[in-house]
This record gives sequence, C-alpha cells and structure tokens, in this order.
Amino acid sequence: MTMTLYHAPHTRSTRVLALIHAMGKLDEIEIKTVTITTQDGSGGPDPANPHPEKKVPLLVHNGEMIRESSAIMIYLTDHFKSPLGPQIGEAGRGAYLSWMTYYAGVVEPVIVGKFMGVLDNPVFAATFRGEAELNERLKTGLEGRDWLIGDTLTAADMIMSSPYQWMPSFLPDIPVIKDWVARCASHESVAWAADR
Ligand SMILES: N[C@@H](CCC(=O)N[C@@H](CS)C(=O)NCC(=O)O)C(=O)O
Repeated sequence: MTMTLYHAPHTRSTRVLALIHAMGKLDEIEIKTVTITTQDGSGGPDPANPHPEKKVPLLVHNGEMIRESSAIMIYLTDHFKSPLGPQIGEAGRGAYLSWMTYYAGVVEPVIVGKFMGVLDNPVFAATFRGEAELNERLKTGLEGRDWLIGDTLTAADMIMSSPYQWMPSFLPDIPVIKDWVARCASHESVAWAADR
C-alpha cells in the first residue's frame, strides 16, 4: 500500500473515510486508526500518527504527507479521477474548489467563532462574515437542486454538511439546507463511515 489515511472515529477524518468508501477505494488505501487528544481531555496523541500536531485526518502517499481535510479530499478525488470531485477542465471544477476551500477558510472559523461568541467582533466579521452569510451561500447554492455541484453528491457536499451532522444545534431552520443535510447524512457512504 502506498496510501494511508490516519483516522480516529467520530472526528473530522470520518468524512474522509466516507469519501474513500464512496469512491470504492477502501482496498487501495490503508486505514490506520489512531488516538487523538479530545476536547474533553480523554485520549492522547498517538506516537503512530505522523501528523506534526498529532491531528487527524492525515493522508500519506508515497511518503508525502497531506494535511487538512479539504486538501486531502481534493487530492483523493484528483488522484483517483473520481466523479465525486469535478476534475480540471470539467464543468463544476471552479465550484468544487470554491466550496472545499470556503469550508476550510470560512466555515470552520465561523463555527468556532459562534461557539466562542465572537461573531460580532468587527475584525472577525469583516474577515469571515458570519452565520447569516454562510446560510445564504448554502441556500443560494442549493435552491432548485439536490447537491451543491451537478446532479450527484460530491466531496463538497460531504465536507460542507459534516459540521451539521456533528452539531445539529448549528443547523439553521431553513428547509432547503435541512433537507440537504438529511440527504447527505443518509447517503450510504456517509452513514457507513458514521457507524464505523
Ligand atoms: N483543519 C483540520 C482540523 C483537524 C482537527 O482539528 N482534527 C481534530 C479531530 S476532529 C484532531 O485531530 N484533534 C486532536 C488534537 O487537536 O490534538 C482539518 O479539517 O483537517
């Protein structure tokens, strides 16, 4: 095996596991389960995890480390030329990169910002905007369609819907978004990875 995913159950690496399952590549990627330090203080850093901060997910391919969920998921759909991520030159590629990097660059800060109670900080709001804008981006992106890009689920749906699956309290009361989160959560691979 030249490709290894370092994974811990019920963490951000679960969505990468779901993607690997959806791509049908479980037999080509070794899944190594490691421990991590959790926010309740349980667990601990795993010496077997080569991540420089002992986080998950981490993908190692031919000795190269790929960190960050968005980068890992784009790397995987590109490497396997998977329809779960539009390829360079294909329709939807721009939207794909936009959603994947919007997730890392804006969605995670807004979620953490909400929990910290800093969404109205002017510097925070000027940099990331806030929950209303996030909801508006999703609502507009989903109006009249089942998935964020094209006619089928992509890695963009997997990553963008993932925080609402861990934290239903963050889910806005907007039917188009609620329906899409439920659709993503009941996708065979997402449900499989969550169970596992
Ligand atoms: N931005 C990273 C975040 C990775 C991350 O924070 N993972 C958590 C699990 S959900 C972790 O490994 N925490 C262990 C620690 O902080 O030591 C990504 O999306 O991949």
